[in-house]
Amino acid sequence: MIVEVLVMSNYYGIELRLEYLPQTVDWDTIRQVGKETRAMEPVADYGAAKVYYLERMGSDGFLRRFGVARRGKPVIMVIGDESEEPESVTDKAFSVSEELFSITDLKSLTSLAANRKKLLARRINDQVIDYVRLVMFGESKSGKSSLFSMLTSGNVPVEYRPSVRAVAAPNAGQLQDILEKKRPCDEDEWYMVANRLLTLYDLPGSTHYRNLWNSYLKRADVAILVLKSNKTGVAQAKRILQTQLRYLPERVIAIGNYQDLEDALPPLTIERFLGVTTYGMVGIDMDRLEQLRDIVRTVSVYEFSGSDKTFADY
Ligand SMILES: Nc1nc2c(ncn2[C@@H]2O[C@H](COP(=O)(O)OP(=O)(O)OP(=O)(O)O)[C@@H](O)[C@H]2O)c(=O)[nH]1
Ligand SMILES: [Mg+2]
Repeated sequence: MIVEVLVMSNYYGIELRLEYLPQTVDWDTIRQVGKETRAMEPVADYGAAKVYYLERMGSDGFLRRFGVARRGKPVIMVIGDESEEPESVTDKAFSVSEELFSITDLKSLTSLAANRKKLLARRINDQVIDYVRLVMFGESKSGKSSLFSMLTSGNVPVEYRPSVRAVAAPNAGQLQDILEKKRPCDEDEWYMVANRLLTLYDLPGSTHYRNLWNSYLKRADVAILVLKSNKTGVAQAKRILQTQLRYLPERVIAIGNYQDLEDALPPLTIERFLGVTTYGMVGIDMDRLEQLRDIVRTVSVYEFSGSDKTFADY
């Protein structure tokens, strides 16, 4: 994952800093890395821009990978952790330098108008942020919209309204706001995990709209099958899995919802029957919100190695 992105002046003064995780590399090390690149061979030479790669230990005892791009005076640094491939930090450093060039023409950022600064942050964030697309599908009334609402707005709807279209969160407007932030990953923003942005889709379960499913499932990074945790629900879920099999991504999980039912089957029993990792949930119980967020964040980060989607694909 990417930890932070820095745009520095020729003298290593910070001109712009985008932070995805709390800082774990001190400023001396950052300046040292910048200086060392002067005497190094670039790993990639694009003519005007040259890209370098270095590694250092972070204060947390884990390796940090530095992709450094030099184009004219500014020094661009993309810092990743061990899970980020060296090519990824260097590629991203180059992309950031391209954005910087297209917006500032390599002039100092201090003279840049506020709206241009926002545009720059958005364009850089869009290069650095990886989107993880999570798609919820399953029988109608299994609780997809309840879970969606719990996750995205922190409350549950009082009455059942069958979904009639696919709904995404964050929506395009919210996404623009996120991309303009210098710290996209503030603590309260559950959908950001370092530079990963979780986008969630709630599909309608009614058979009238199931022809919608395959186009969303095909583009999903993680498919989340939501089901009622009773015998009927589990049997229906199995059939759904079978019929959607060819559209499903590699990563599929199930949420055994309605764990509050008296005859609810435990998640492990459902898991054995369906053959996919299953988590128990109650889609109307707000006390389970943190648990639900943990599930979604865990499957998005620890079992998923990232994708190259950008805002244009969103
Ligand atoms: N008892 C109980 N009720 C739930 C649970 N989850 C959701 N519900 C209720 O079940 C009903 C249907 O929930 P929705 O979330 O709208 O179901 P859905 O899967 O989106 O349905 P479609 O949009 O038709 O596909 C609502 O009345 C919810 O309040 C649960 O875990 N336990
Ligand atoms: Mg719904």
